[in-house]
Amino acid sequence: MPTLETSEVALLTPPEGTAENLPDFTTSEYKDAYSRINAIVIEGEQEANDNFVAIGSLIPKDQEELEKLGRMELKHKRGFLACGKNLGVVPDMAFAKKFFEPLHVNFLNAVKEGKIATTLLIQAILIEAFAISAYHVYIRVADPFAKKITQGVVMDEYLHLNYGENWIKENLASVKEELIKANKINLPIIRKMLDQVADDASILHMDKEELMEEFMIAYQDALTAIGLDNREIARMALAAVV
Ligand code: PL3
Ligand code: FE2
Ligand code: FE2
Repeated sequence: MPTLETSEVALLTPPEGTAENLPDFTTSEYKDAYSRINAIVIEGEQEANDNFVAIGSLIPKDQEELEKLGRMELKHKRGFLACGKNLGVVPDMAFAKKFFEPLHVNFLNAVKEGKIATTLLIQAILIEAFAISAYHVYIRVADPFAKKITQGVVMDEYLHLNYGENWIKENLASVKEELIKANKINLPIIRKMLDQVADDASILHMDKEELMEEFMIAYQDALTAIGLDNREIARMALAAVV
């Protein structure tokens, strides 16, 4: 058994952010997992653009701003395409389309019904918080090329989250009920998406607990910014544990 004096202890718990924590980016196992994770972020960024353009059609006064947010997503998409190419990975786009489908269907229905708060909850709060949390965790274990790209991307994602926070905050009294309903339906979907991505993520050395923790922080921060109190936030968050 290793004692505190032996070097094994140090080997078992390397300090964070050191080379020991980084996966081998060249193995077929890494590339296989990356082909799905990379596709998820490429598809996610493309759908984020489409979603912001759709939200812009519902909020004419902010249409230009929302289209600008959408263009940032297309830039993110190009960045992540380059990350896959850099590792010699072909993204599995069919997998990624299926991955987003349940959330995407709900988003499109909300657009059709003119439910602005629901569209913003799905895209600007849930998806952006998911992206922010995943990107933060990924940055710690990414290859140097992808790390640089992802650091640039994550800064933008906060602007997207902020847009949703501000609109909902300004309209909270009239949309609170809609928001709670939409959250009850869509937060469990995000939870399932996290479960689905966990095995591949762990091959990239991204820890599931850490992903969940980071998500809950971003999500709860957003609900606080919207103007909900602790009890309301706790109720909303509980929708994740059903
Ligand atoms: C909105 O701007 C983007 C939406 C993307 C959703 C991302 C989901 C993240 C899943 C886990 C990916 C880890 C990051 C890996 C990057 C190659
Ligand atoms: Fe993005
Ligand atoms: Fe975004």
